[in-house]
Amino acid sequence: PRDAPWWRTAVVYQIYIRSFRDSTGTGTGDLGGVLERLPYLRRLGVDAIWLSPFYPSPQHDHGYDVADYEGVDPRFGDLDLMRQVINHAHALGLRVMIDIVPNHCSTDHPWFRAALAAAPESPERALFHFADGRGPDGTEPPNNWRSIFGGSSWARTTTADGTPGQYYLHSFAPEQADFNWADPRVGDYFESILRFWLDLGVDGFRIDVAHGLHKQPGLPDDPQAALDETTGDPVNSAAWNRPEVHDVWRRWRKLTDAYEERDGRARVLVGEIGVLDPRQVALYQRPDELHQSFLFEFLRTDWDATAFHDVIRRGMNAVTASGSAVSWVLNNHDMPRVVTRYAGGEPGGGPGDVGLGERRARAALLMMLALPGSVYLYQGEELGLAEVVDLPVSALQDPMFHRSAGARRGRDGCRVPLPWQADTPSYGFTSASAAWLPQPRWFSSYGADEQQRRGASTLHLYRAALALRSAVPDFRHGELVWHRPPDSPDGVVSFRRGRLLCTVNCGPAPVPAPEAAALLLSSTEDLEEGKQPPHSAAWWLV
Ligand code: TEU
Repeated sequence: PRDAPWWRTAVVYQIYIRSFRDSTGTGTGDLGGVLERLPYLRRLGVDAIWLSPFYPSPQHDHGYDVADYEGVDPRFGDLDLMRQVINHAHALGLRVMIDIVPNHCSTDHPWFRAALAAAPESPERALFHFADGRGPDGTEPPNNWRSIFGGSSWARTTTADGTPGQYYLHSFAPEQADFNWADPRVGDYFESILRFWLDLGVDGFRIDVAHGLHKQPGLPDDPQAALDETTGDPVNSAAWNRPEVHDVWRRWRKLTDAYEERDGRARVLVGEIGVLDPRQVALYQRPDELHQSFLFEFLRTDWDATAFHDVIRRGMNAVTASGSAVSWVLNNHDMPRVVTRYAGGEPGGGPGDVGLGERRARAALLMMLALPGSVYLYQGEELGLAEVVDLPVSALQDPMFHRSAGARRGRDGCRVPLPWQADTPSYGFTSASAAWLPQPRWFSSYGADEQQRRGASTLHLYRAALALRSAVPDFRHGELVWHRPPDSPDGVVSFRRGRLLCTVNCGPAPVPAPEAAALLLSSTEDLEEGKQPPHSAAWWLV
């Protein structure tokens, strides 16, 4: 429909603030850096930004451990600076989405501090999941649940006289205590937080672990205690993806709908649903619940035509049944960068051929941008950055690495501060002597300013693609029609959207270019007359 709300087809740029741009010389990125680079993002051609958590936090999980939901951590700025970011972004035509973390809070949050000081069975403790240990001396955790970052989901408290006390539940790090969503005070609290930020002018929320929040009453043992083969996360139907959580999203949707009715500005709720089956994900994405959720199955797909076909069709079938649209994503702050995933190296091991990876990632971008729905980009992908796979172990900060005793390398490699300029010590990220994570030498050829000068750079490809996507209405309104059988043996994905034709050659050999079609954009320079090279994508006007 022509009057579809902005978010249905938006391109949203994820800003991981601490690694975006440092304006104060501390070595850590901040909101001043965001404000300074809004024109860069405008020029890139995105429609909205999503800001990773900036709330006051002890930073045990880089801000996903929130101590105050209505403030700004002094290391990132203050509320006034946040207002400036929102207003300046709006003045440039960019919407602003913020991250919200309702499953858990920091153990520094006043509610948790009060709960620690209060007695078992007190109303303060009822806001979280406190329980006595099992076994003769209560030295066993209350159940067998496992934390996403490794180890038990339970941490033991110490009472005022120094003796061990009750346990509390933490699905992630021990510094992140899970709220008890069965207590109505939690829901009321989050409603007032949402109002606070909506009143400040934000256009939407990215909801952290939106399949979490509610736990099965009684917190029963997980009978299988299995890990998901793909994600490595514990699958535990008593802790995740509970039916009760849908009541939360219905309440949040009523609230954003009410704001919309009042001022006519569409708001968006996008869920981070850590469930891979798109049919499960689609249950959250309904006219009376979340507007969007990331299709993580797409992000998990390898460079393969048949696999792309399958995931695109599965995702679209699941989501369009509820009248909604898919949110495509290739990168975020939790996953190894796509350039490295497509580089053909050992999974989780060597870097592979990053040149090949970048070539494929550029092609995947054109495929993703041509699909119906919205697209989420992660900072640095417009520069073609690869995962930094060789950070020294002493530099690693992710609790996932530390809690798993090194079994999982963690997510620092996609969080390395961005290169803006080739020839300065921190590649233009900070005026401090070093960025919070070490940047690799190869960043010198990936700086945004260098790419600005190079016509064939990945930055220019992103700009050209985003400009065409907003200029050609077929990208937004055209129905997806497969142009060639999904099982075609040559490894080509090709589909039409109105007059637009997108062809992706995932195979190892050149394929004939489509006939009677004018080339709009190619992901590679080496497009010969009548041939589309391997590992490339192109947009054509038919
Ligand atoms: O992530 C939730 C989550 O489950 C992932 O971190 C998952 O473990 C990972 O993709 C590997 O499968 C969200 C945030 O995105 C993440 O940064 C936080 O650490 C986490 O919640 C806790 O708030």
